[in-house]
Amino acid sequence: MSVALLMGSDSDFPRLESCVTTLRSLEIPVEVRVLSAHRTPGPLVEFVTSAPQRGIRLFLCAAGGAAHLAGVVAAHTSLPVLGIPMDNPPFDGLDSLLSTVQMPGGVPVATFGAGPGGPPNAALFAARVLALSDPELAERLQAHRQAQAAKVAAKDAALQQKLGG
Ligand code: RP5
Repeated sequence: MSVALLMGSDSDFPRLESCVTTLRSLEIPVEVRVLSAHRTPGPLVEFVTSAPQRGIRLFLCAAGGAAHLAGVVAAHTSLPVLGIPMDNPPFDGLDSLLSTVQMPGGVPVATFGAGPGGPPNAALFAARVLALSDPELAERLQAHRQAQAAKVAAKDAALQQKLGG
């Protein structure tokens, strides 16, 4: 079982490294591709329609501006599609957020935040979906949550020490 992370441009990638890191930390195989709904519509559709036979179970789609990537992917697959709006200028992601979230009824895209939390949260959501049928992944996810909680506890302890508590 694997997932695909698609982005409309390589200029999106720096903001998606946290998504790739999160998927890899959970040992989820991921195909990462630059494929554009507008600039490479043919190769995009070819990738999406051939993906299930390669074991891909879910698409994460990141795009900025007139962000149609997730919607076009959702139009060509019955697999879950997770949209990640990119926070490009001049509208800082409000444009891509609305483009991604405002899908017509009948063609769902689960849309994540336009800021830095969006890419890792999309990865974690993908992991939760796959974990429904993968008990070992469910255990890794649980360990990830525990590690996250331990980091917060350590930061709190450091703050208390700094404040002289
Ligand atoms: C979108 O256009 C891409 O996802 C990217 O966020 C934006 C700008 O692309 P470039 O002009 O940087 O290639 O399709």
